[in-house]
Amino acid sequence: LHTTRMQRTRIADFGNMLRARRQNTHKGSYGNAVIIGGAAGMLGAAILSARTAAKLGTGRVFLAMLDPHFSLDLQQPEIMCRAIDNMPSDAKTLVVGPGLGTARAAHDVLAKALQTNAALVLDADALNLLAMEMSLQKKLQGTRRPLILTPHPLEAARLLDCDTAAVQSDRVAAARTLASRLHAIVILKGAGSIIAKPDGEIMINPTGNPGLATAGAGDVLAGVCGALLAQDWPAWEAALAATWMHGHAADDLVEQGIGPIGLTASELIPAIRSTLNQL
Ligand code: NPW
Ligand code: AMP
Ligand code: MG
Repeated sequence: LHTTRMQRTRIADFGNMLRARRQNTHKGSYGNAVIIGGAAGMLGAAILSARTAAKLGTGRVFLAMLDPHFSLDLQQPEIMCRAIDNMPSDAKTLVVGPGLGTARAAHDVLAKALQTNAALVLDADALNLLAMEMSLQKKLQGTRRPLILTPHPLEAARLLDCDTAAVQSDRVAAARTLASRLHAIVILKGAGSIIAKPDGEIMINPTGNPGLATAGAGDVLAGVCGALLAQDWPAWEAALAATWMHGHAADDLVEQGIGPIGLTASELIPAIRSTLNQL
């Protein structure tokens, strides 16, 4: 087993994973991503993920809110907002969980997502639902697909049936256990995010700062992961690059005096886009 700290990676290190944009290209070349979340009172989480996916180069972004009263993101009208049962059936990448809640309807929509062959990012309440119901975990274990889980320490604790202190006391073990149990790439978030593979390999992300301790920062990370998967990045590379760019963007913003205090998740999104375009 390797225990590696990601080097203070030069920006160029991820550059060779990018697909160069050919001159004769179109939006179909950059995949589609469907963001599923947004129960009443938490619509912002799903909007942040969808805006991030749009600004990180995804060809088409769809947004399915559990709250039926939501119809359009006026600030980002390129996002296609659809009812959950009117999503493209051939979507290659799903991001499930930001603001999803854990009501019956949320459970059903997650169960449906697990039945597809799509690449998956599971965050927030999708993880909480998995922790609450073993049959959902079994469904997940029964499929092979690009799969990234993005728990913060409490979400990881719920999945491991322990408390946050236990997760934090051995973050590497917690991330490895989840990755091998759920056959997933796991990003255990928090200062020094751990990215773990099912075979035990881990990386510790060196970027990021306490400015990220703000509502919605994790929803943005889920959107970055979804964008990279939609653009055919392998799950491990997508998870590493997403975590690194997310933290790097926050570091840039702090250098500009935008944070750490008062940095908002919305401000992170264009900063991550700049990071990606510099690669
Ligand atoms: P404590 O307080 O230390 O015991 P929850 P949530 C812990 C949506 N959102 N290190 C910490 O526990 C999400 O997408 C909607 C250590 C903290 O209090 C979800 O769907 C927003 N501990 C839903 O809300 C913006 C850490 O976890 C607790 C930690 C609930 O998600 C906000 C919080 O976990 C939000 O994204 C760390 N690094 N990080 C919107 N604008 O619509 C977290 N903890 O109770 O699962 O709540 O993460 O807010
Ligand atoms: P969430 O709790 O789901 O909103 O996710 C918070 C995001 O911000 C994750 O990507 C964390 O790794 C990141 N984050 C939160 N606090 C810190 C910190 N003190 N240092 C670095 N990253 C952080
Ligand atoms: Mg979160």
